Amino acid sequence: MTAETLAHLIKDSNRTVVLTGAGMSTESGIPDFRSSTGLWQNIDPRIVASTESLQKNYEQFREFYQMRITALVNCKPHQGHLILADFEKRGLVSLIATQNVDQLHQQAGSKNVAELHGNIVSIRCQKCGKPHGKEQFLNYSICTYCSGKLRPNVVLFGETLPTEAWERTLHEIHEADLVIVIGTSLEVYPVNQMPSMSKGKLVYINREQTSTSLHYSFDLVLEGSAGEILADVHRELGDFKKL
Ligand code: BV8
Repeated sequence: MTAETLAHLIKDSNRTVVLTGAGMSTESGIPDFRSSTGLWQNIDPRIVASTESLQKNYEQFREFYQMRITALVNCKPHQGHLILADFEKRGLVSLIATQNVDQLHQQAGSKNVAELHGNIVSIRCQKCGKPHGKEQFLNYSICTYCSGKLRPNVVLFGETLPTEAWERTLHEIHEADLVIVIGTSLEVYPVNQMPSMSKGKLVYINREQTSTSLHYSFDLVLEGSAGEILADVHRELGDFKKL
């Protein structure tokens, strides 16, 4: 069961959805959350990435996101992101649904991307909702309209997911012949419920099997780095396209 098998599944599928997580971006220099080198090893997500932290620990909350926004500037999409964008152009992928907030899929050229956990590059006022610039958040500004707290448009723990992205992904997953899950521990609800909502074939590409991922009945598991495995699949597909 190799990249060749996945290439065959992609050729046989008329509608393929890709669901990605933080493991899709580690080869671009962005740490994930729960692996041995993940952010949550040293930082408690409840203190920096929850509605509670926004209300009660704003300074720590802001510092955490300023650090990630600043670090993102030097990160570029890797071959895996570029290959998924190429697959979309060739009609082999109909949607990329991502838990990532780094917009590297869009930077790589993917057009149909659902940001299930929002993004870190756009800012709004927590109180009045008015959009603000990234620089204003980095410069410790408050809302210019209501003096409210500024925050990135990420989905914090305790917040509901963006309806449009959620419903578009649900629809596509229901219609999919093939769902490829890449670089996620599947530990975060409600996105971790999505793979089992599909009637299609289910594939998992991840560096390791996690306690949660072992509960899924994947048709194919490819353990390894997303970029390298996608490069193997890309080679196996040659110039195959579905347009
Ligand atoms: C909600 C944005 C309801 C911010 C994020 C108790 C039990 C069960 C559930 C809960 C509970 N208590 C609370 C909940 C619900 C909670 C939840 O699921 N908590 C978990 C942690 C227990 N969920 C929520 O709060 C959600 N909202 O439920 O709302 C509601 C309903 C009505 C009214 C109000 C509310 C909101 C969840 C979204 C939170 N925001 N991110 C930010 O980024 O700062 S979640 C965060 O985790 C990231 O977005 C991330 O994407 C997501 C999942 O993590 P992964 O992407 O999977 O990353 P992880 O590190 O875990 O795994 C990476 C994997 O890749 C590893 O296995 C690694 O080995 C592998 N890997 C690494 N490198 C590579 C690789 N694989 C291949 N190649 C590589 N190169």
